[in-house]
Amino acid sequence: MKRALVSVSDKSGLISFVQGLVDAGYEIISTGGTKKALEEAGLKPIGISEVTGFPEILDGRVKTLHPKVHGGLLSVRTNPDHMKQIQELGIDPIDMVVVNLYPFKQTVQKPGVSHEEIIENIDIGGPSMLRSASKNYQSVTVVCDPADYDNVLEEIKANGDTTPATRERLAAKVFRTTAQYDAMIAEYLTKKTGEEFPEKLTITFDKVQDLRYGENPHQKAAFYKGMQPQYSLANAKQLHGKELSYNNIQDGNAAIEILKEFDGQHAAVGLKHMNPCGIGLGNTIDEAWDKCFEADPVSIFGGIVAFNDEVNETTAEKLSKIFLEIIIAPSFSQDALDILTKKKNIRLMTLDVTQNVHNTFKYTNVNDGLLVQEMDMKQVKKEDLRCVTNRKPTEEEMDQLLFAWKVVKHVKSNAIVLVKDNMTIGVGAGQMNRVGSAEIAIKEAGKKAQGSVMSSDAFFPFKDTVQTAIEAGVTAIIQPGGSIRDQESIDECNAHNIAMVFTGVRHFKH
Ligand code: 93A
Repeated sequence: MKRALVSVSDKSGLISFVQGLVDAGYEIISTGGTKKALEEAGLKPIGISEVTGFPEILDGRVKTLHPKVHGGLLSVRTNPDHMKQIQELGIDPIDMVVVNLYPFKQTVQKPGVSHEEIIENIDIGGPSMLRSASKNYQSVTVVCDPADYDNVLEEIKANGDTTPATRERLAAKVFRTTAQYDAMIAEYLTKKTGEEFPEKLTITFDKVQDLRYGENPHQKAAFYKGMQPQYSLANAKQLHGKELSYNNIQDGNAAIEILKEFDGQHAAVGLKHMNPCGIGLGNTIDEAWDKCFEADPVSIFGGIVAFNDEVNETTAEKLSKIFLEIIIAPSFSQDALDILTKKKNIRLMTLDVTQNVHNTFKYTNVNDGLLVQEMDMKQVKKEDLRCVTNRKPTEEEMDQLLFAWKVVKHVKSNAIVLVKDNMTIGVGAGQMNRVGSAEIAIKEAGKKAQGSVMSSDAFFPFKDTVQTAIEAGVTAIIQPGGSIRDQESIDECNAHNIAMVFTGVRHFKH
């Protein structure tokens, strides 16, 4: 008679699966809670203590950690010596293990949970059985995921046993599962110790979805989320439109990161290819959107828009007139939804960005490697600025400089941003020289450049950028400072009565 050991925390699908095994002639062994659940459904499993001849001890910490279990799982059926040994010791082979683990992740994520409760949810016996069974997958079927119950039963009904290919696939799944389980424990404990960059990095991600393709149609791709997806796009609710693409997810994420700078203000962010094309601040969300759009009515075509307040009818009406990939907002009014859902392809997502905190780390890949750094969370306040010119910025200029500084942090280097009236009017991104980025920003601003302020993500190596900006009508500049030729830029400003402040902080974004 075949024997299956069943010990599960997640009891979904359990009864019908075990009933199927019983119908196929299996004898069922199970642990405390699982046994109780099976008995309540009228099944008659054998208790684990009957098999081990030992009680479950230490509040269940030791239930299945016993040679009668692991000998039954690990003995190689084709090895006569193994079979002789287990027979002499009164160990019977176990043909199937059905185990899913203590809910460690769910416990960590429980609000107000204690460290003791988290530790108690580190499963030891479960992974041990899964690993033993998987090592011996030639002969043992190992089921760690209720999603596999149906398939396993079907094979048993059809062939009397699972196929070798299925057993191999299930064993591989076990090692992924236990590896991820251990990684979560490692991540939790490592964070607790405060050790930031350990020798070996263990981080764990769950698949959110397969993607149709990656950056381009010939690249396969999938989306994974980390341990705190409540703070990311993975937690956004999609109300309407096609599935998100790889590029959508990157761009949506970039837009959300920008919004986080403007907590407490009404803000609208328009974004294309990871760079903001327009950002507007306003007394209302409508005003913020008008400025965001006016900032660059050309580039917004096919872009992503993110808001930090509800999208209403007025703004929805305007949004519906342009082709957009995604709109992200904490909520949409019913009228707004009625208008926007008429457009088949637009993706509408809700995410409460005001609740967002920055994740601690940013991961970037290099070929077969990973770069890890803290997120750039540096914020600069008025008091941190040092005015280096004869003229100080006016209050209005100061406001706009601080706005421009928040934006430039999110623009790919070399980054230059021109701002006026709470609106970005020119964004120069990703050029290999700074003056090139300034020229792009100025060209885009056109006549609006007159009376605007400028931010630069890093210092000016030469005075050329400052000269170009002043010629275009920029009246105040914010930049980190620190170049050996700073004085040349300062002299240029003083000669034209321009105000310039140093932040002492730079915001490269590669
Ligand atoms: O506490 S344990 O680490 N020690 C064990 O010996 C053991 N055996 C099974 N955890 C153990 N399990 C786990 O208990 C299983 O992985 C499963 O998640 C859970 C099922 O317990 P019950 O049947 O009492 O609900």
